[in-house]
Amino acid sequence: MPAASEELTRPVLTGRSSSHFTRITRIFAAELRIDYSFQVVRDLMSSEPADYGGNPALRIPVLRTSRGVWFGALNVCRELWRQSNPRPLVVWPEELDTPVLANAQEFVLQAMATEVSLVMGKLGGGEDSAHQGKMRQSLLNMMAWLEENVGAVLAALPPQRDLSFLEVSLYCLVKHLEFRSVLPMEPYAKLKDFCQRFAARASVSETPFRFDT
Ligand SMILES: N[C@@H](CCC(=O)N[C@@H](CS)C(=O)NCC(=O)O)C(=O)O
Repeated sequence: MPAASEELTRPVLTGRSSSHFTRITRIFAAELRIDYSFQVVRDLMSSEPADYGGNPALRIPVLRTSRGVWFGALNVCRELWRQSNPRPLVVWPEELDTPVLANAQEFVLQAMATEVSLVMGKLGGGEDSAHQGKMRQSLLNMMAWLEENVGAVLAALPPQRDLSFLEVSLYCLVKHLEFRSVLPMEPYAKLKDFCQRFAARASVSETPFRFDT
């Protein structure tokens, strides 16, 4: 746990540099120019909430601020945005009010969660179960949908936005599938093209995936 004085001076983000949900929040923090200290979770097999910044769900990311503790990437990003000044124009998930946008956000978050289950299942030695096979097929289906629809998604987002949770999470999903070698990326030319363009942001190059030592 961070020292009390540190809590008051700047937020503490608990996560891992190899985690896609954590990276969403780090990209937001960089875009919003919020300074924070980073607390690495060393053992993702721990069953102790204290090892996850106090999260009873045993998950990262977690943000501790002087206002309290925020669990989960979306909550963390919203609080970072509330603390930012000036506040850029961010498109949040509840504003995605057409099927293509709302479904894209659903599939990005579900694909991220499915990937976590596949990676954690592999770590736990359970990668051959029938359910793992179903999860992998589900992931392939969602990625095919995202590849087919990414052009329509980007065209439908408000053009005046500075940032959207959807684009940040989509970027983190695609690059993480590549980073963890969960899926070969060759079939996803349009998603790769989106990532290449999104990577022009400094917030992306400042937050690369890597395994914490
Ligand atoms: N709903 C959470 C999910 C976070 C999550 O699944 N994080 C992964 C790391 S990327 C994790 O903590 N995995 C640990 C586990 O599955 O045991 C969010 O949106 O932040």
